[in-house]
Amino acid sequence: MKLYGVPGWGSAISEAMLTLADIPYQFVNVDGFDQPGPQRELLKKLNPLCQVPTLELENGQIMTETAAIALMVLDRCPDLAPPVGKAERQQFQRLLIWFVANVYPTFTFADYPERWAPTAPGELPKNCIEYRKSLYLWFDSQLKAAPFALGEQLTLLDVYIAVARTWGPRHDWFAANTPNITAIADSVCALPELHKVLKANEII
Ligand SMILES: N[C@@H](CCC(=O)N[C@@H](CS)C(=O)NCC(=O)O)C(=O)O
Repeated sequence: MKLYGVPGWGSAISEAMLTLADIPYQFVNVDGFDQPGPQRELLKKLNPLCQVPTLELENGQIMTETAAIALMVLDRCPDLAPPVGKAERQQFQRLLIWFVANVYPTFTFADYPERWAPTAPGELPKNCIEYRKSLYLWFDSQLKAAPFALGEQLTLLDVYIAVARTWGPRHDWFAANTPNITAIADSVCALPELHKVLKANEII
């Protein structure tokens, strides 16, 4: 399969998931896709939202959305989520979707304010980042950090935490305000099986 992405961006989440599941993929770097140009034209043909990650499966089918990619990975590697019947599984499902439904859109709006507020883009990033901080405080309260988000088992939710810790409001804010996110991200960053992919994405 081919994963279209940019080192350090959302594609890093899917890269780490595929790596944990031992699913081989080819990385296609589309750096610059968020500006007009050939990378954007290429990505737009595959994903009308023109976002990364965009994944082209072995059969040519396109998968987008990190949460959908996570569910596909779990079909192939169920051990990366708590087992059916355990209470942790519902928390996994809730937090996975909660993160992409609530936290991820704050980047969509804050990173490209001129799209959404063309006449007054100034306030949007600041307000989105403050809102994102409030989301992270609640998210942190839901996590166990022992040593992973749901306890002893490493799950695909942990991957989001390790990658997102490198994004705004950035490392120092997380260290000062969200001890569980920080501890979980540290645990993920120490996993030898993720060393290469996290390094390539400048997460470690
Ligand atoms: N809901 C999507 C969000 C993906 C996303 O927002 N990716 C960012 C990069 S981290 C992006 O491509 N932004 C460019 C844009 O929205 O135009 C997911 O979970 O995969």
